[in-house]
Amino acid sequence: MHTVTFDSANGIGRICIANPPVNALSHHVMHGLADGLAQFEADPSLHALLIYCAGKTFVAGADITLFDDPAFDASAFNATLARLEAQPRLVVAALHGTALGGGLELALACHYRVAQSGTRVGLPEVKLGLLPGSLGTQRLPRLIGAGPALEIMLSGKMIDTQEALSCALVDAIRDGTPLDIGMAYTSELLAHNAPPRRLSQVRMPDQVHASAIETALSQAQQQPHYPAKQAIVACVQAAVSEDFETGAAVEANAFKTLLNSPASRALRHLFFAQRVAAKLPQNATSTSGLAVETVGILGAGTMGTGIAMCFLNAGIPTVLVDATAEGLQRGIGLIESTYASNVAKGRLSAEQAQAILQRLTTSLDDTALAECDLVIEAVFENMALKQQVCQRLGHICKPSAIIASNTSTLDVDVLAQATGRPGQVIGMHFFSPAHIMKLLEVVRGEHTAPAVLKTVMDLAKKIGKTAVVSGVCYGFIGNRMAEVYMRETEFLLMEGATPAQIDNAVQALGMAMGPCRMLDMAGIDVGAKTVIEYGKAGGLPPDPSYRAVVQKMFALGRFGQKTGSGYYRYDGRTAHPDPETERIAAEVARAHGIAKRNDISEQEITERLLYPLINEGCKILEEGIAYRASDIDVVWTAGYGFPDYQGGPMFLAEQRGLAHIVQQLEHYARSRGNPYGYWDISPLLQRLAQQQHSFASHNLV
Ligand code: 3H9
Repeated sequence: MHTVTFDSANGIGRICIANPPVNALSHHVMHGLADGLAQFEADPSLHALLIYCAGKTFVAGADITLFDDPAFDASAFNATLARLEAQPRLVVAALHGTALGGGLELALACHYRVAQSGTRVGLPEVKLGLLPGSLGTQRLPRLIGAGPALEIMLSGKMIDTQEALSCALVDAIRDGTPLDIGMAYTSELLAHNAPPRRLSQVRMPDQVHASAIETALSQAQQQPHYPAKQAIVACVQAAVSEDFETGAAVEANAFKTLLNSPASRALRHLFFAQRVAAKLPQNATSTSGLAVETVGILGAGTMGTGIAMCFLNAGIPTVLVDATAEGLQRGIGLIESTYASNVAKGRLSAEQAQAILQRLTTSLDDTALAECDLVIEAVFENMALKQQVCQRLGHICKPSAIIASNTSTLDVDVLAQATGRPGQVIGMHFFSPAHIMKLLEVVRGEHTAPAVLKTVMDLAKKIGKTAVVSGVCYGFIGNRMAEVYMRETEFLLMEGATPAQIDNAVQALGMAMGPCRMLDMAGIDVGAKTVIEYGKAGGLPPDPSYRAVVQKMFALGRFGQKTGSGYYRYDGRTAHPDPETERIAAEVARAHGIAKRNDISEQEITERLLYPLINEGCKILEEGIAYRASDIDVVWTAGYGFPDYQGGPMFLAEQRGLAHIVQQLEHYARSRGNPYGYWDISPLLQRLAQQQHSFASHNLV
């Protein structure tokens, strides 16, 4: 089948693009468009040209995979757009689904745009570290003004048809198939002798836009890690102050530079990583999954209520159960106050909030969960308690129900056995606050049925989560890797680095928050109890200095922000360095014979925190816990504040070179000593480094 076809009817030439799944601009599509246009040009009997798409959407942008080719060049496509716009006969685009990036730029080169109701449009290139490279930076400001155009391009957000109509980005909204609405609208335009409109010929009064550009520039300058933002502003500046050709040249140069920038490579990697993470092994994809119409949550604490809101927001009736009236009331209060605050902030109307709350049922009686299709236990993180709860759920839930545990560390296989129906059990590790954080680790147990895995992954997409599958191990993907990160943080503290020195080093790399600030915020008590529990379960290394600082802080009642002191001293939420922390760390170090050093560099801090974490990621890969290295990148960027413009820890490792990571791990093994195997290098990492292979060569699915 041809990806682009040309035909005509009623005096109107028609180019149809059919390149599933999203009609991306591949080489075939771009050439096909040029060919279709040539056929139109060759037939003087036609009065107008209509461009529309088959399938679920208009063109959703350039085919992003093309950008990996260093020889990629948009100029031929841009010349096609110029030819389209220059036609003396009318050119109309009929939009449906999403018209994004190069797709919207194609539509902007047409003289008129009609959209099916429900269409969304946008220029999301900035999310890929790019700018609109097919004259979007030049045509959009000429159509809707510099301020609104900057907002669309700098946010990358999609706008709906009503908004697009009100700013004249589309000319009409109609119901019907893209072909039908396109033909009807083109016929109307012809009947009214509507003239061709060419955005490239619109002149922009410079001064009207000056303040919008100035504001956008100062905001973009505050985000130097996203160079596309400043480049977009520069292009819009050219659009308002230069002629179209000069602006086009500014855009073309900037696009080329950004295409090869590290930030764009990282963001493009994550675009595909997030989509690939949803791909399951054949035995799961071949099943049809189960219907989930009602969800039950057991435990109305912070996690349970956050999880309940995820489902309520997605329109799924939810039953919330707690063992005590006090706990349940507190949970209901949390949910109500969250929606009330969303209404107060204008994010929801009062009617919408009420409709959401009507989907919530609460009960003190756990048999209220009996008919739910999925029940998630979100009780306190304690093995004995969770086992007891799982056993009870195995008795009361209907036989087809999926039983999920929201554990963050515990063995899902043990919990699965407790239910008496391990095939129906899965882990769903939400991150706090659960209704806000995007990441969901879906933990497949040894016996989890493929249909259960598929159902939960599909549901994750429905509730807007970025889901990653993990096998069973302590802490799954994210927390297991975070453990080695915290281990080295504590050793550095004992060796004399200050919390601020450590936090600043990793924040300079782009981490949203350093480990000491993070633990102060999450609660040192929570962190210490996890270490202590893990010790009781026999999981800790036989090293008495292992995470000794956090345990000491816990013993001293320094729980972090909530008690006013932890690694830092707090004034409300403002952290101040606290000499007492250095004294405590020095005392713990002395007790364990760890010598103070004065030569800890920023490079050592970042390498000692990140390289063991990468090494642990490799162990997770070789054990088959994660399906692929890119899944690990998704976990860290979506759930742990790892900067997206670095692409995730595994992507960063490849950028720095796997051989370099191995060499530095060996260096620290020598300089720090390795009695407990902390610096043992993953055989997979060793092998890939030696063979100069990428992590992708080890994808399991
Ligand atoms: C651009 O246009 C530059 C121009 O200015 C200059 C040009 C010269 N390319 O997300 P989904 C795949 S930059 C290649 O799961 P949804 C995706 O990987 C581009 N592939 O579906 C997946 O593949 P698979 C600007 C793409 O319904 C499948 O399609 N445009 C592209 O949840 C389904 O995707 C964008 O940034 C692509 N452009 O969401 C838009 N897009 O089935 C990017 C998708 O193998 N795309 N795929 O896993 C999106 O935002 C969403 O995909 C969309 C659909 C909203 C369209």
